Amino acid sequence: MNSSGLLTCNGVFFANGKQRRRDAGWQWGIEGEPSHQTTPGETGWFRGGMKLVITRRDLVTGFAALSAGTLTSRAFPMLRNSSSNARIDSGRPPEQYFETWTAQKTGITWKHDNAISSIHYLPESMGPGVAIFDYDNDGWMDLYFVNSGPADFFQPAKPLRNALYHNNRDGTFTDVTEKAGVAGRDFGIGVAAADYDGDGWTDLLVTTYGRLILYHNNHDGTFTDVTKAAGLDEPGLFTSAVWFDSDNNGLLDLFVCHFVKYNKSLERDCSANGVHHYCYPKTFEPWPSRLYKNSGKGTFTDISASSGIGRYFGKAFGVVATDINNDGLMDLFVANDSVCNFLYLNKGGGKFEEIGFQAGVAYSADGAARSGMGVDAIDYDGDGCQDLFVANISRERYSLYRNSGDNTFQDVAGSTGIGMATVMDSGWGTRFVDFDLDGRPDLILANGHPDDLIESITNSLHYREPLLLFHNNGNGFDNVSATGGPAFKESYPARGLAVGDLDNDGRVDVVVGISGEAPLILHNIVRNANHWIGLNLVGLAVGARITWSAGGIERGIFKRGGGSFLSSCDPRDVLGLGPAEYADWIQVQWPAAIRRTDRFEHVRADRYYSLVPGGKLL
Ligand SMILES: [Ca+2]
Ligand SMILES: [Ca+2]
Ligand SMILES: [Ca+2]
Ligand SMILES: [Ca+2]
Repeated sequence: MNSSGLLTCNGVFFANGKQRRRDAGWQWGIEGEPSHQTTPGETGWFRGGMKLVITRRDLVTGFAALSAGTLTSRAFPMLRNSSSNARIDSGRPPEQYFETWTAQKTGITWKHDNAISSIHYLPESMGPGVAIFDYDNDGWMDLYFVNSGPADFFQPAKPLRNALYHNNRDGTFTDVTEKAGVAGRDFGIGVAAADYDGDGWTDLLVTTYGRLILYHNNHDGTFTDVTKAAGLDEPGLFTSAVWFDSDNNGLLDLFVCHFVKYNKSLERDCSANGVHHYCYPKTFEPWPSRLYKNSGKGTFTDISASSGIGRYFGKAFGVVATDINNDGLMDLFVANDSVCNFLYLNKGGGKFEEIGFQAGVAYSADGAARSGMGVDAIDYDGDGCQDLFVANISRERYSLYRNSGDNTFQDVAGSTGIGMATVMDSGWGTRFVDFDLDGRPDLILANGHPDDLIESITNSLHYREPLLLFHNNGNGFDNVSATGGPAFKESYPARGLAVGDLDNDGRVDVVVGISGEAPLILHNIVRNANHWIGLNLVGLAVGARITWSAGGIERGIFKRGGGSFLSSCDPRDVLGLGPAEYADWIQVQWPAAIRRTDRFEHVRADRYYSLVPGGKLL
């Protein structure tokens, strides 16, 4: 591997901040070395082409595994950097991943109220979302929880509110909601945190049944509701949202998922034996989601129509912004419930083309629309192409869509073991993150059936479901839920999920929103010999590509926007180094609008660094 750049699976070479597309796609090899042509559609280990060096040992190991019928060969067909994944592993999966931080320990007394009624109005079953973000710029991640509230179908007996908790740096948190002015008091559902106006302070977008709320951060521990002035005062049933730069002008635009057309009068009667259940969303009309363009002056313009996004009527629950074809433009993947998923390919100039069907991510393999809820995007197999994930409802299996490098995807959930493990579950919050710092992204899932009465009509499904944890071993995913910790032995009506490092020890922790209950805080207690580097990219970071080498092994993270369900994650990245005590080098290719790549040699491990474009690691 040439250390000055990466050749990705669809033939884009990243080097020194420049991006060049190869004349012929489907090549593997590196600059200055003979390259080897493969053909689109070729099966086996080389399907999709590949970056980097493939050694004789790789070939022997690979074909041996294939001939032995290793189930994971479809999911991980790419042989990677100098076979180092197979040769150097940083040990067995941890004995325990997480301990539970109880409310007694954290001081987090806030609980979600799901407004559950005998009628079973649709929005009751959705929330809550959670956010992990640093509102006061002290370098410690604070927490935000979204609550339900008054609506046309619900008048709470006592006032309900969202909650902002300040991180006291010792595992305890202080409720600062009232001072901060972010109580909400609407029928809140989700949250997306980002510094939309680039003043260095993170702002909050809250989605509700009713409206959007944009809280601008005033830099002094308080926020101002600027929704109306910003031009975001629109009615709807909003779920997840994502901040990303849709047109590479350096400003964060906003995509908001809209679920079905809904108000109390549109609620259906979905009774069984005279008892009201939550209706399957098929019984409601679809509705378009919204895209708002940031003017840079604190206001937004609704470009749903001109972008093409408003043409598509869906039932949007989850969204992630990523770059599926490595062209430097951020694409959007939207999980829809009971109708096909949407993949919006960014054509530049504020235009999107919906290619979900052609790309193979709209339906299941046998052509059925599934109930997509949570989503994520990551290059789980390290071939340079961003893969997609959807958590679906029970009896559908979740989807792991491996990117073939030509704007098409293959659902490989079955061959990874994720399909079998999720067949009876209903999934919401989901995130790929490297929990054990071996350099490969693992996967956590928050589950729970939407219908609290499901057990009265079937013996095989449950309202409360366990969390799931998968360890990425470089050749497949191992279900390591049994060693996840005490919380993995319980069951929850879990919904939103965010990951973040709450105690700045480099081990990424998890916060789960539980319907009608207190949130679940999972503290990562993985103890192994692996090292890490935390990276806080300051300013416009969504769309950045971070690559690094440790112990001669190259890894990469593409900074996606959004993902999971109704929730917002710690914006920092933790680079897992495995047993290496320093990074040989780290390279940050900033988003296209910044046109810059920064590179650092021999970076000391086990601490966080901040980086501005063109700056030093501080
Ligand atoms: Ca803080
Ligand atoms: Ca701001
Ligand atoms: Ca990939
Ligand atoms: Ca931690």
